[in-house]
Amino acid sequence: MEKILVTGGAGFIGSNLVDKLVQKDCEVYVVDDLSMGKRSNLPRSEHVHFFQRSIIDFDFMEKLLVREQFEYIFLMAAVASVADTVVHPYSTHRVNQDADVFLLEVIRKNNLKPKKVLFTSSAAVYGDDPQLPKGEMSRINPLSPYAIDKYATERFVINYGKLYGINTVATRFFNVYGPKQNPKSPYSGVLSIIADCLSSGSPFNVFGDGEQTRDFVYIDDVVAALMLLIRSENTNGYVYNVATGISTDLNEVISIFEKVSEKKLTVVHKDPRKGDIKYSVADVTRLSNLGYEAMVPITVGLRRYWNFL
Ligand code: UD2
Repeated sequence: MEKILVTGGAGFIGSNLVDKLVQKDCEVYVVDDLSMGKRSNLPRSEHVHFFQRSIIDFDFMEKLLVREQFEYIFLMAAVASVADTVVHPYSTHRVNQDADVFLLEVIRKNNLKPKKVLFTSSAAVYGDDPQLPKGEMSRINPLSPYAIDKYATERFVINYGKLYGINTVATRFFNVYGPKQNPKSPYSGVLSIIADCLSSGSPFNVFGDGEQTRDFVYIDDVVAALMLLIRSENTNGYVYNVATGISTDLNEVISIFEKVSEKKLTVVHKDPRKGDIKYSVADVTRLSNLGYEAMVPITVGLRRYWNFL
């Protein structure tokens, strides 16, 4: 049985990955402080070992890594709210960067030999550069502490790999949606907020004209991409966009969601959100070259998501 560490494994993306790993008969260790994740997101299984700890608990993390000698490590724990990182740039930096660099140090110093270390970064690293689609070689312009930490940590992960012979890879997620996404903050993914408003009948605020576009990728496609990236030898030292390559605007998404749910959303128009990016879509050629294809179009993904709820 392969032994796998998932930091942030009780969160939205992490816990969906844990589900898949358990299905694949892996022994999964989850470290999550439950600041955003939930214990109930995790499958009940004797193959899931849960530790309610922060990744900045350095002493704990070092002992865990040395003791367990993981074959695969997914670094997914982070303060995912851009707004929080603007309000608390230093304390979030400790989580979003220091803790991961420390883990790389633990691996290096103890000469650990994981088969792969995967770090999850974000499309936020591209910032507001208007050039589209965003390819991995597009201009980087991290604007928030969140994006700065994501970009810098990517570089640490990739270059630790090159300097010290550790197999590493990083992903840049675009707009991931699906079951277990927590809708409770205004900075949650927009689709989870819309789903919540549709269920409760509360009004939904559209920031701006609703013509902003995003590359929405369903969680199952994201998990499939993660599985492919850790299994593949030639991904070492590279960063991959994880997205569909298709852009959809917010108005269109609302109309699809209304059809799927057979409910009418009460829409209230507000001023555009400060710092928002108007258009976003990924170039997914690099991932496609590994044989990847996003399988879930937005119409299908929204239906699955709604059925789950
Ligand atoms: C995503 C990430 C963010 C950061 C950013 C980098 C999520 C949840 N957020 O932000 O962490 O990486 O990309 O570019 O993945 N909107 C509304 N009403 C609402 C909520 C949102 O109109 O109640 C709009 C929002 O103004 C934006 C669009 O919907 O234009 C998408 O918002 P989002 O927060 O889901 O995602 P995004 O791409 O802005």
